[in-house]
Amino acid sequence: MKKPYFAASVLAMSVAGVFNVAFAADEAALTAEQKVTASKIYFERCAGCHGILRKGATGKNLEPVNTLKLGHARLEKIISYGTDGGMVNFDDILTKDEISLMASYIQQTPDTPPEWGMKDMMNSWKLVIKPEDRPKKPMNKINLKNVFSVTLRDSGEVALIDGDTKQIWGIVKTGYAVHISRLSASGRYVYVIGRDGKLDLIDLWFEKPTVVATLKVGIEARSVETSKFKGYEDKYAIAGSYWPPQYVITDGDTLKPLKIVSTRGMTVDGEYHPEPRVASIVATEGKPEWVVNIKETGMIRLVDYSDIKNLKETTIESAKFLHDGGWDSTKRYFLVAANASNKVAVVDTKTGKLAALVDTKAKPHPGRGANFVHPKFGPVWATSHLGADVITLIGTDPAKHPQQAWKVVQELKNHGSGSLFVKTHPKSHHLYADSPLNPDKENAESVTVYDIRDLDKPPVIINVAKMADLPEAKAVKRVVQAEYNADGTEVWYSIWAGKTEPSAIVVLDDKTLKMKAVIKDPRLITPTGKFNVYNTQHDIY
Ligand code: DHE
Repeated sequence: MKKPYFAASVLAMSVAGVFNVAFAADEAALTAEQKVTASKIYFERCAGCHGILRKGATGKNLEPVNTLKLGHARLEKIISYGTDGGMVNFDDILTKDEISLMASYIQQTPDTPPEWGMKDMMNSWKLVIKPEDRPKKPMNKINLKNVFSVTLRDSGEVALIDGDTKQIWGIVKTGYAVHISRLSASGRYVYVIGRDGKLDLIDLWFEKPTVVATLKVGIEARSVETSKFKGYEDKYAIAGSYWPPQYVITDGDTLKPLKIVSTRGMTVDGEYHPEPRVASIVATEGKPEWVVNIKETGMIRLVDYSDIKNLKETTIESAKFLHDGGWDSTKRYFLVAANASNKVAVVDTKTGKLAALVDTKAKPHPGRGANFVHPKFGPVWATSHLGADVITLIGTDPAKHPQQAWKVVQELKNHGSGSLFVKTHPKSHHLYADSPLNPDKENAESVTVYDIRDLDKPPVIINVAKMADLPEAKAVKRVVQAEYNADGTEVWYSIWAGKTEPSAIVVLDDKTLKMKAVIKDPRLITPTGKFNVYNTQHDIY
């Protein structure tokens, strides 16, 4: 498995079907068959960064107006060997013929996939077990708070792992290249979204984790969240799509689609964008509201779900290329990376306004970020970076530390760039940072751990992949995404190895930083994100 970050979705449905458009006669340089192959490769490898319509986001704009200027030979070179600007090399993934095909394909006008409206959603919706036929109380002895929903990326599954015994409790088939899991307010239901837009609702109250409903929310998707405000617990879910650019609100316990809202519109620069994809979504605790971050337009929508027939949205202008983010420790402010703009946007959910736009080093990528009290600067939120070897600390306490609020108060040195996730826990004095996309093997396999009580102390760098003691293999054993157990004493890291190679999860003792357990199982294929039920339910990070 290579270039994981850039490998976008393979559609569960046939790509030929999705791109079922008549090819214009003046674009007949490729045969229909070649075009179908190229569309599929584009969707799998390129769309995540460049967009379906190739308008560009994390990656460059690839419309003919630009690609024709570069020409076939130059495009082949870029696809083969990558660029300093962050484009990775594909010479070890695609054949020479495929590279040449892609160079031709991106010089042609992009195909527009079909829309996905209410009729399509209703046809895809399966209520496997009705709410009234589900258990009235948990039918298992598992400590559900400490279950981890683990993404098994390349097998299109999640593993539900019992955090107490470290045993796999169940494996559930989900959508393609499944992306994230989120919890219902009650902690009973896990919502899992696949890159192919398949949303699965898993009920943890059965003897084994059981899918009780599924819905295809779009053709490509990345995010899902639930209603968490008092009185709305487990009532609604919301899923954001990359294509079509829209979000859907569904019933929380059946996934029946209720309302679809398009995110097409003007960017913060006042230009129309046809593909503003839905990035992160979070539920506000103090209001019946979701914070929905629209990538290409840079608009943050606060969606009031108290009356979805008469839906109220507040649109906040921030910066383009919104991606991932998390709450500050008070859960009043939401901090979201506008990654290709090198900024973090801060939303004040109490006033419904932008609190700040903070300039940072290249491509901040926080996951949900990490909150702790800095010994000098008070409460801070941390993010690592894809494009820089630093951890940025931003002050988050305008009331008691106004000098530091929404300013970069410190940059800690990470062991490398290519970082995706930072993590800490309210009970811990450690801050963890990975760098799975670093080109250096040693860096990609290691994490940096800071002592947040004394940030002048040199951090500890741990090669977590070595601890797993896996057999030598071709693919780098990328160490990715820390997640704490429910009581905040253990840190779990995934070893993201090749699809056909053994992977593992390493459990560290948070106090001693020593290995506590290694979870190995042939069913653990390419584990990446891990979502502890309690921590995800309560947004603890
Ligand atoms: Fe993610 C979160 C999009 C590639 C693992 N990822 C997110 C979110 C978005 C996103 C919008 C925020 C969701 C939310 O909070 O509601 N991710 C994308 C992409 O567009 C991208 C760059 C390219 C693609 O083609 O998909 C991409 N992501 C990856 C990976 O390759 C990762 C590392 C491995 C994998 O399993 O696919 C990956 N993304 C994750 C994880 C989270 C995530 C683990 C959730 C972090 C958390 O702690 O909540």
